[in-house]
Amino acid sequence: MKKYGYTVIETNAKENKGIELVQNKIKNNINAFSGNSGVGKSTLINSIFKNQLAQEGEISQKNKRGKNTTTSIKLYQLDDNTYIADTPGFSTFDISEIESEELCNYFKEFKQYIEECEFIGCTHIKEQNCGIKSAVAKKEINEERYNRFCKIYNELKEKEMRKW
Ligand SMILES: Nc1nc2c(ncn2[C@@H]2O[C@H](COP(=O)(O)OP(=O)(O)OP(=O)(O)O)[C@@H](O)[C@H]2O)c(=O)[nH]1
Ligand SMILES: [Mg+2]
Ligand SMILES: [Zn+2]
Repeated sequence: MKKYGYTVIETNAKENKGIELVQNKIKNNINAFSGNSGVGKSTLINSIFKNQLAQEGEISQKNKRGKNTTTSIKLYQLDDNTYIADTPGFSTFDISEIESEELCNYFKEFKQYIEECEFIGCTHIKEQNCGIKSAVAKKEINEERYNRFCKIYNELKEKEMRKW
């Protein structure tokens, strides 16, 4: 993820690793922790506050997922200007708000290649002379990232078709 321009901080709340880096990053902001249920948002908040403020849940043995322990958004104040919102985790990553045509804009590293697509409104799925597909072929775009793009695109498209 780093090479796509995202800041990545590795943390381990149980071993107090990376906590200070997170603290520096969130300072003087109103921050929200979001992510799948069970990834450890509430636990991370507790370790930042060095206090058991937020309820921590378990991971289901059956499906290895969280149990939606946090059920409402709660705002915690760290200092005068720093707040953290704990939010309920999602069970699946729901992106149905995004339109299929817009999806490519959410893959940061695709951007520079879109100009090379022959067709305006290229879906980057089946078209010939697609800048993104040739970047994948040249290994300039990670193939797995592209495959995930196709998978999500098809899911969104299917959902859109059902609406009609
Ligand atoms: N080993 C280890 N376990 C962790 C860590 N962070 C969280 N856990 C465990 O993961 C489980 C879920 O943690 P939570 O903090 O409740 O997860 P959450 O993201 O707030 O989950 P929801 O509130 O359901 O969205 C708990 O059993 C935690 O003890 C960590 O850094 N290391
Ligand atoms: Mg939680
Ligand atoms: Zn294209």
